[in-house]
Amino acid sequence: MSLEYTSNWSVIPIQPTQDPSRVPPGQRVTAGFPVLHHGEVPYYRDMSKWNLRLFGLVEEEADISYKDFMQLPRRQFANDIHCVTTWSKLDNVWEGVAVATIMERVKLAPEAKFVMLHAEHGWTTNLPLEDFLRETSFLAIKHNGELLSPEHGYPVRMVVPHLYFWKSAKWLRGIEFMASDKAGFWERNGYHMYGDPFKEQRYDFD
Ligand SMILES: Nc1nc2c(c(=O)[nH]1)N[C@H]1C(S)=C(S)[C@@H](COP(=O)(O)O)O[C@H]1N2
Ligand SMILES: [Mo]
Repeated sequence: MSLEYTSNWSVIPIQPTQDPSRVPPGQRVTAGFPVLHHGEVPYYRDMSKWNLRLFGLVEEEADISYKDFMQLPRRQFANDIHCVTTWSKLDNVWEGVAVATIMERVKLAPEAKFVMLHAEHGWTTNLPLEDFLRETSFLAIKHNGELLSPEHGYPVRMVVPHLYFWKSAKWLRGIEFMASDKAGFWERNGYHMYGDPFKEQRYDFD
């Protein structure tokens, strides 16, 4: 399997960087918002079939409907995002639901230490529970004032800004709590299990 396809973001003007410490090594700042993913963009006709499932090491599974999700309290989040393909986008403003709000719906088993994010079409990505639970991680609905476009993850995407952007699952449909780490889609195909951009944890080939 080849590495992910990168759209031609290099034609987007590179912005001068105000604060170099915000840009991890090997990254360049872009003013655009490149679209990257594996597979097809899902288009939804009927949101009554959409749900977000919280499952795995929980006392009781939770199933949040679209209507229910859209009524959850939201907040603004501001952050920088860093894609493993070397673009960074600074000063994003998002609207979304805090992870703590979602976690009110389940009681975690004490063995839960890792999370698998499940997206539409079976795409997955893994991360440690404590990274998922960080106050800066959230479930996004809007980016820079606009509802997420289908390409960027409508209706709900995960955002975990302190890890490379591939951990930010678009078209999120499930959150699975696990006792041990398991590789998600790109992690099975050579990406790093953790993905800290400031440590350049990009690929993990043998
Ligand atoms: N469901 C899903 N989410 C995904 C991906 C994907 O292939 N499927 N790709 C990831 C990768 S590799 C990146 S860099 C970001 C890109 O998000 P963007 O298209 O909004 O820039 O989404 C991440 N989330
Ligand atoms: Mo990516």
